[in-house]
Amino acid sequence: MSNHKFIRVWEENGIGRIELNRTKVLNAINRPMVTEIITALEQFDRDHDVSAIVINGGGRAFAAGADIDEMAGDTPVSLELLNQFAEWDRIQGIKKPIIAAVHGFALGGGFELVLSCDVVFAAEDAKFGFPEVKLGVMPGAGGTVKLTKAMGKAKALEWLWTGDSMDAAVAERHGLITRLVAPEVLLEEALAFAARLVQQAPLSLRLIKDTVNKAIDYSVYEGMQAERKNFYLLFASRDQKEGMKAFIEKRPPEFRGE
Ligand code: CO8
Repeated sequence: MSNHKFIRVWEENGIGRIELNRTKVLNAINRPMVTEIITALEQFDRDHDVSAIVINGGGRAFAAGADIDEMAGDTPVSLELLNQFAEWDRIQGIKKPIIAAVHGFALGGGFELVLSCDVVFAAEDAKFGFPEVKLGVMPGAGGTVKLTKAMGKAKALEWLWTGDSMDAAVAERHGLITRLVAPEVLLEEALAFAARLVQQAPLSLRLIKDTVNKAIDYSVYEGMQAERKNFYLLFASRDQKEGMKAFIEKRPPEFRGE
C-alpha cells in the first residue's frame, strides 16, 4: 500500500502502521506529508482488516514541527486560500484507535499530531513542546486548546510562552502520555498495546472513542446522554450477542466488527 514520499505505510497483524519518513529534517511536517498522513489514516479507517493504527517517527525524532522553510513565506491570504487545517481537522474524524509512539522531539505541529492521537506511548528521551513563540507565531493546529484542556491555563501558558520543551516524565505528570517506556522497547510496547486492541470488539472500541471525545467538550449530562445512545447502539451488533454468549459458554469470543 505504500506509495508515499514522506511517510511509510503498511499493515501488520491487524495494525495499520504509519512512520514519518523525512528523517533528514527530523520529520518536519510539510503540506504533502499532512495529505499523506490523512490519506493513510482514512484508508486504514475504512480497511476492515485494521483495528488500530500506530504512528511513529523514523530516524532520531517523532517530528520537529511544521516545515519552517515551507511556512516562512506564507501570508494570511495564502493560508486562508490553502485552508490546510481543513485537512488536518479530518484526523478528528478517524474512528479507530490511533496510538502515537514518540521518541526524540515532538515539537510544534509534531506535538499537535501527538495530541490528535488517542493514546501516547513515549520513550524516556522524548521531548514535547511548542517553540512557535520563538518564531514569532503560535500553535495553529489545536495546540493551545488541547494543552490548556489537558493541564489548565497556568501551566499551559508557561509552556506556550516560554516555548521550552518538556521532558517525557513531565508530560506524563501532566496527563499527556499514556505510558512512559525505555527507548529500546518503545515500538514493541506500543505495538503490544495495539495488539490487545486488535482482540477487542471493534465497534466497542469505536464507540468508546466517540464517547470519550464527546466527554471532553460536553457537559456531564450531555456526555451521559451520548454514552447511553452508544451503549444502546452496541446491542444492535452481532459482536454484543457473540461477546455475551461466549461469556456464558465460558469460551473466548470471536469478534467480527459487525
Ligand atoms: N522545519 C524545517 N526544518 C527543520 C525543522 C522544521 N520544523 N526542524 C528541524 N529541521 C531541520 C534543520 O534545519 C536541520 O536541517 P539541515 O541539516 O539542512 O541544517 C535538520 O532538520 C536537523 O536539525 P538540527 O541540526 O537543528 O538538529 P538539532 O538536534 O541541533 O536540533 C531541534 C533539533 C531543537 C528540534 C531544532 O532542529 C529545532 O529547533 N527545530 C525547529 C523546531 C520548531 O521550531 N518547530 C516548530 C515549527 S512551527 C510549527 O510547527 C507550527 C505548527 C502549525 C500547524 C502545522 C500543522 C502541520
